[in-house]
Amino acid sequence: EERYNPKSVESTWQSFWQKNKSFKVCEDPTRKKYYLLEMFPYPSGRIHMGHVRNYSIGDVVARFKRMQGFNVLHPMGWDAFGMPAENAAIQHGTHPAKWTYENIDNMRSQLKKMGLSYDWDREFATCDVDYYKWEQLVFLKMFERGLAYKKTSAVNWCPDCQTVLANEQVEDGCCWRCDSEVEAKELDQWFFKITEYAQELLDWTEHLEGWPEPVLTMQRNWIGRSTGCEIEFPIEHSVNKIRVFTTRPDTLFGATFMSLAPEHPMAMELVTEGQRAEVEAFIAKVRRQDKARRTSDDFEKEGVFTGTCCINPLTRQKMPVYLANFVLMEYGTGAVMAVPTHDQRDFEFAGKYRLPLSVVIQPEGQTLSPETMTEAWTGPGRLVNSGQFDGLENETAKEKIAEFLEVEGIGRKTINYRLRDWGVSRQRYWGTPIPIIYCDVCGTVPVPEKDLPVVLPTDVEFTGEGGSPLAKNQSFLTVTCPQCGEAARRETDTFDTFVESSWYFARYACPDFPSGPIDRQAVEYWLPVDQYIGGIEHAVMHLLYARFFTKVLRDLGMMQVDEPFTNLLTQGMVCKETWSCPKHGWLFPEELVDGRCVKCQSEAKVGRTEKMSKSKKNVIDPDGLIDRYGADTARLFSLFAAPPEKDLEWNEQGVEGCYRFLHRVWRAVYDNLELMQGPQEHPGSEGEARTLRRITHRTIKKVTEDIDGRFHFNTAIAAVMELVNAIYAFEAKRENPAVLRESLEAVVRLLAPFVPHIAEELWARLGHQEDLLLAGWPSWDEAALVEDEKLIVVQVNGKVRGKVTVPAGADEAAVREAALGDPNVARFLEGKSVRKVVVVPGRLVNVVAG
Ligand code: ANZ
Ligand code: ZN
Repeated sequence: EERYNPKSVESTWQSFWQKNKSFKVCEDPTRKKYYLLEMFPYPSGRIHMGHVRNYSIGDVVARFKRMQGFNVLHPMGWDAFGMPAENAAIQHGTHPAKWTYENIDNMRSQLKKMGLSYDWDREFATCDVDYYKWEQLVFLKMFERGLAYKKTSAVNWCPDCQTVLANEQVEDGCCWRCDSEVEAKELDQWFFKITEYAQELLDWTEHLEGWPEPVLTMQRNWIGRSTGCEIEFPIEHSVNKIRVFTTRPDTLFGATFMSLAPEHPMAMELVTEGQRAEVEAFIAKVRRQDKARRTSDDFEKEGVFTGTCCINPLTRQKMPVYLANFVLMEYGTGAVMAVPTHDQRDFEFAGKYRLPLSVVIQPEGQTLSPETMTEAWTGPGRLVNSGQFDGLENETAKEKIAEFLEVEGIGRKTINYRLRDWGVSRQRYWGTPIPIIYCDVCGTVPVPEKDLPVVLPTDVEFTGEGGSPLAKNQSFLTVTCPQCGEAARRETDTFDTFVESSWYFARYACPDFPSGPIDRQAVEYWLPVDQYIGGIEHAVMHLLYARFFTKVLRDLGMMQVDEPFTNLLTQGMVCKETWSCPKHGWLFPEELVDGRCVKCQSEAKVGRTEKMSKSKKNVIDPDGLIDRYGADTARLFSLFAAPPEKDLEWNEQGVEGCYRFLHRVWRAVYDNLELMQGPQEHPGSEGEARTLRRITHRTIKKVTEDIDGRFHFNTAIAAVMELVNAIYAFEAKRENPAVLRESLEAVVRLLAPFVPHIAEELWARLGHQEDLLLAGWPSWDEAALVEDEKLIVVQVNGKVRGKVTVPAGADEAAVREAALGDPNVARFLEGKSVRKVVVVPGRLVNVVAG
């Protein structure tokens, strides 16, 4: 065929790859491996432009590395458990399994139409029993080691989704999915002891050089290590003490009252009869407030006096004990020694309840006093009103007071982490059942390994009334106790779906391994993932959980690596402008014709450019795009329009431009096929031929370096476009068919990772028997890169007046002579005397004359 027809080219090569299993890999110790992974998708039904972009980026690297000779593992699968499937069941009566697997079939064929180089033999969905049974096994091992445990705790409860949310799933006090206000609720929950790994997770952030710094910073902040002291405060008329955690022992002499979390276990025993009613009302009120909101800076600080005082161990002054909404039980000890002069929250609280202030840190050049302060002083200074510590710099005083407290037995240095244990229980059906049995006699009994898997039953009812359908399924629920044989019942909670995505990358190394979650040998060969690619929205949760699981699996003796992902690329979003009609609201691109709403003909208004989303209707369907232009154009556009880590703005002209470019490449090969059939002589080394060779090899070098570890795909593609221009401009092609061929073959090979179908097709048309993947990546010839001439710009008094070419190695005197000798320059110098000549080697000559 003479004309570029993406449809036929793409289907030809897609079936070729499928038939030949071109991307199937196995462990081969003689070859260097490269593991490339994109975050696997949730099977929502259809792929969107974000997927197209994510997987196009990954495919460039996978194909590039393969062409370079690496043994490349590039798998794909499905993060298939989760609430949307269940919601679909409630709304449309479709079983979650049916809904999920149908969506997977759909999306798989969509992905196949993109020509991605996956080893499809490794595909799995996390809702496959063969996957989650191994997750249940890992859980049992964790349970054995105390890394999985159960405790009652106040959880974030979304009244609409009827489920518990992880802290990370609460955004500004609202559910991340449905935006309803989150409530606190006490429930028995399963937890993973991620806190046991807090320090290791933190330490390793120093070694993840291939990760973007902002992601590492977010992880460090999430782990939130603080060094400080625990200090004990005696309670008046009691033998008990209140323990606080503080990062500021230097302010201890200024602690004038005490704030406890309303949930603090000592709260009720401190309350005096007279205060009881008020305190109970307060606790009930705070219980309804969401935690994230309670502690945010702009939330009103409120509290209540318990009626009891404790004693400041250094000043011996009485400190009234309050309950305060901004103190959380989950952090430190749930009690705060309040220093209103040096902590803003305490300052506001003290102002509201008229509590005493005592300045203990004086900043240099100022004299603070309680009467005139308008806000807390949180900066550095020297200690005052602090007994034997007066006069010390406060940083020194932190150390000295901490030592003193240790000697006196009142306190000790400690480290605190903001990181909490990971609550993994979900009261949901569509998830991995937690393999636990409750027996009235034996208590909490793990399901014996030999009884795994605990299969998720399919005969359940979806009422939408809340609560898990599993809890109403008698045949699932009733079981005999594996220890005593009496009637017992199963755990009905399922895992947070982040559990599945915490180890899938390891299972891809051994997807069919029948005797355990992990085939050590395979995993040792493939892991760690060399390059991981995904959205920045996973900077904390998913990436931290995956790191945690890696360390757990290592400590369970299942694998060896410390960290799962050597390099991480976080790609930007795909954005598009929004359009709206004054009557009909947001408009889909199809509902907009010539700037008017198709329903009512009103003039539509263009709105902000935002992340593509169904709610704003600013979405482009990848299927339509591929139908019209082909997958290669869709890929090229998403790679060319912006660097991967930046947001990409949709633009139709950009797509058209990519399409035209591919036509141009096609024609460049086609129009010259006959010419290149002749005898292939030695590459030209003179004149135009030499220049084209230089551009060709320069382009090979640039594209190689731009792709490798730098992901500068857009500039790499731009360089190939320039090379194509140079080929079109090459007039001496009849005399140099071998040079022409060399350049065209370079174009085809360099484009292969970006637009693999057209590249394979042209490669074949160029007469090659073996496919392009095996042909390998081109290398550049250093000798061809050498420039023999340079173009020098000549300025007279700062204005460009001429251009001269000089031999590449010319010395300053020769360059100067050539510049002054240029006829145009000479004309501008006429009648003037040359005062100074500045030569910038290889680039520019500036003549100062007057
Ligand atoms: C006295 C003090 C004086 C404090 C001062 C600060 C400034 P980071 O750095 O985040 O670890 N705190 C301790 N436990 C708390 C809880 N459960 N809820 C709310 N606040 C709590 O913060 C540590 C500081 O946060 C601690 O140091 C404590 O207040 C407060 F001029 O103690 B500080
Ligand atoms: Zn029992």
